[in-house]
Amino acid sequence: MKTVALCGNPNSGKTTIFNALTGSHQHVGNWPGVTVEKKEGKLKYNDEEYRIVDLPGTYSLTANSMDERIARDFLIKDNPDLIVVVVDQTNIERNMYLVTEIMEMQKNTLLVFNMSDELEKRQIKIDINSISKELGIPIVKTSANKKIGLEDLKKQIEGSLKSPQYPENLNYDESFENILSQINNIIEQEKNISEKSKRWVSLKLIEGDVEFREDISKDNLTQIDKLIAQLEKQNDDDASIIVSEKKYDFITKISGKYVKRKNLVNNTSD
Ligand code: BGO
Repeated sequence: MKTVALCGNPNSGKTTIFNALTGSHQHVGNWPGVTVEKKEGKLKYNDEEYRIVDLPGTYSLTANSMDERIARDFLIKDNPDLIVVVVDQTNIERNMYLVTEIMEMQKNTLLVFNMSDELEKRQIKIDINSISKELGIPIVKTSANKKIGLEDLKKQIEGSLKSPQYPENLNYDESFENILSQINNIIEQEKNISEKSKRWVSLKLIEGDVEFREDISKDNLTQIDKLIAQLEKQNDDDASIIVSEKKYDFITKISGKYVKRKNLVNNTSD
């Protein structure tokens, strides 16, 4: 049975969507070795059944918190057939950080832009089609608590499982991409790291993530650390801050082009 992982920030509406997809076909257990609740269910659609795994709500995918570690381990090691990321559109910039983290994994991904009903009240306009084109992945619009858009979501889950949609790479500036590709080339020699996750692991190493360091040979680590030091020198900043700033630059670019807030429009025309 194909597996779909459901991710999203806390309060994005993930539980509402999980319940709508799985109905009464769900069970609750624990993630292995920890007392964090694990919810799984089955989506039955067009005579097919799909396993839906609800991952803990997270803002990011660092190894610093238990919830984030559970979510990233599942995405990297269990390699679900599809990742569905729920986005609260009223907080789109904050929610997009997790999206950038998941895009970097280069896996079959689908976005759910939830809380559509709140947009009109708050006078926010979002050009979903253009965002979808720019990110290279489908986006389904929902108001989950009002059960709007859920049929479209089920249909798109079926479609994305049949024809996987992989996100575009986030293109950073040339000097950053240069160091990233050199680290990537070193990681290419590492057998313990799965092929598709290599760019993501390279980024995590730049961010100072210790979890993958033990999978990498000592000589390669020395070379990687030299490249990270070079990056920090070039930018005169800590590498983890450089990476998050690059991601926020990307988000600001997307939101500047495709998210319009009425009060901001008024302010600028004053
Ligand atoms: C309460 N639109 C709106 N307006 N609200 C939504 C939508 C949507 O599309 N989708 C979900 N919600 P979770 P996580 C609540 O519980 O699924 C609401 O953390 C309340 N509760 O109903 O739990 C949803 O799993 C009392 O709201 O999110 C829920 O991601 C008053 O968003 C909240 C008002 O959804 C979080 C709301 C006692």
